[in-house]
Amino acid sequence: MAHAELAFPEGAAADWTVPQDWAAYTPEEHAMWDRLFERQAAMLPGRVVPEFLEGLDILRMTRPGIPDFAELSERLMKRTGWQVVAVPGLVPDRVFFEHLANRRFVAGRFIRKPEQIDYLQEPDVFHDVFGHVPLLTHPAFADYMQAYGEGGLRADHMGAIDHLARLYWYTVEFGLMRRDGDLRLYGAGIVSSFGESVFALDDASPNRIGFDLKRLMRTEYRIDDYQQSYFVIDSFEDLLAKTADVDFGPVYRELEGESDLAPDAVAAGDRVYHRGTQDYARA
Ligand code: HBI
Ligand code: FE
Repeated sequence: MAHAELAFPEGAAADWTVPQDWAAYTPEEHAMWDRLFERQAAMLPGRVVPEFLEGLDILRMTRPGIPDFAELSERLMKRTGWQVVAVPGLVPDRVFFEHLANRRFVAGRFIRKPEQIDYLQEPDVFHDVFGHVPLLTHPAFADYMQAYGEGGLRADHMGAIDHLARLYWYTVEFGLMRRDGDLRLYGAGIVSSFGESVFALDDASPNRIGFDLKRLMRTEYRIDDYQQSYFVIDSFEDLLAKTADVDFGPVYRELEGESDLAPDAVAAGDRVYHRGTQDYARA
């Protein structure tokens, strides 16, 4: 999703990173992290893929307080070569892709205020670090995230960022996985949200569609509400195999101009939750 011209942040480096300045966090900010962490840690076991919980342990994220990115990066680097760098907020697409292509995950350093506990527009440190970082310990997912960054740099040259951003949205942010005949959460946007961690698995309303690259890339999304559709993968290895060595050029050309919601699904929802909301904006 192309961002309106973002203003270059005061004091940031050329790659938009800033020091995390972990010592500057207040006790209230650490307490906000603990409040969010405890709520999710209590409800995710049995809902989230086990690799997510393993990632929390590997990175010792179960310790109280906002994690120190330098410590996370040290452990992560040993596992999959990734590191976590701090940014003040959203960064331009190209900058974002460049970091991912070099195994650097950009994480907001700010944390939400109590009144924003259930929703905020920009990714804060809880969304980025609790939501995204644990799965970077998983080799196939770590490879997928780097491949996404490399794909983003190519898509940028083809003017196809919007189509590729849907792939990120419906996997990295809002993906579900089949596991032992059941569904499990893995998308960061879901696992960092109490409400959507319930809705995405338990509510009858949303579509749950087996992963299909073209159908996924046709399906638009909204950033301000629970998803109308979730896409379901079989494994991170399978997701990687279906995307890493694919030349998306022909796919982008085929989809050009199309903007069909293609909501028919493996398990179509009754859409009760979304009844009355305006339909997805047409591209
Ligand atoms: N910047 N900090 C930050 N975090 C994101 O998740 C992010 C971003 N810029 C662009 C972006 N995501 C998406 O538009 C890309 O997937 C295209
Ligand atoms: Fe995110």
